[in-house]
Amino acid sequence: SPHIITFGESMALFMPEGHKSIERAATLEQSFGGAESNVAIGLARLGSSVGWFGALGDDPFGKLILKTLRGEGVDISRAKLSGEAPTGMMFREHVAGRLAVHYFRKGSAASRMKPEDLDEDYIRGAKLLHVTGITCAISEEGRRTVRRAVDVAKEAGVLVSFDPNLRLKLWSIEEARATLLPLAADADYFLPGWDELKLLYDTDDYAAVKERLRELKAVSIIKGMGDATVVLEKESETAVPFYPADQVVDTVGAGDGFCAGFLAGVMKGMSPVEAVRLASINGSLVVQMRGDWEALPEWEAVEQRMSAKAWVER
Ligand code: KDG
Repeated sequence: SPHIITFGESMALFMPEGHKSIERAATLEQSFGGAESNVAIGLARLGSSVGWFGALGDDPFGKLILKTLRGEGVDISRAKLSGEAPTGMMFREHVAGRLAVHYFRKGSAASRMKPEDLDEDYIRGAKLLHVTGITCAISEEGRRTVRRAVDVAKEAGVLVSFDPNLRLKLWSIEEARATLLPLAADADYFLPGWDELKLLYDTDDYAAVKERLRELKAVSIIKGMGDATVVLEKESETAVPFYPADQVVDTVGAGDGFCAGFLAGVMKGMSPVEAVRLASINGSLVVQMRGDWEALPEWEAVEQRMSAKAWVER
């Protein structure tokens, strides 16, 4: 098995050029997205050994996604094209300067993924399993599949990393809490944003959230605490400032790029704080181009910036 395994729903992605709304646009640009495949591409570009699986429709979108992932060096040996349901679709646009997302993913091939579809030995053979809350939000079966995958990993001593990726378009905060908080408790690395934590724990009080996080076994990596990421371990708390981006074009995918950088660092034996430095550089490069994963850097570009020590820890 690859060292890192992740799975979830990847979708065809369409968006107007520039910052137009769909109603004003004559043409839409085509790409694809999906939090977990974004992470997988990011890891592969950093030279990590990574596999992604999921169900896609046996249609041009599913084929495009698999071909691209294969070309990026992601192991897709366990991914499937299903003749029974289509690849999900997602549209993005800017309306009055604000990003809007429209999903067409109900009944998609990925939403029908079941625990029985998992190749458990593939997971057992990895060093780390990465899951996100999106797979739990798309269907009851998705939720059970994530649960089973995490149980398999835990039993086999495979590390688990978890990004809640809260999507309130897909489920309610109550449903999300009931599923995501137990998963956070099972994770070795928990990667929420501060905005997500406020919703998940229903409080703006950082001290109260911190207390809850310290009850978890996980190292918590809290993104977006002001302009820093906080690394919260049992005995320590370290704020790592964001790596500055020269220009911000499209922030979607920044969290996934960050996550890829973090996991690549962990696999290279870095401490969580060092891995967050790498993650922050990786995330800052993603936002400088349109699309979720197109601008993810290769290892050389990140390494140069790491050694430049251009920014200082607080
Ligand atoms: O993190 C970026 C993802 O949100 C995007 O690629 C699409 O997976 C996606 C989703 O469900 O929102």
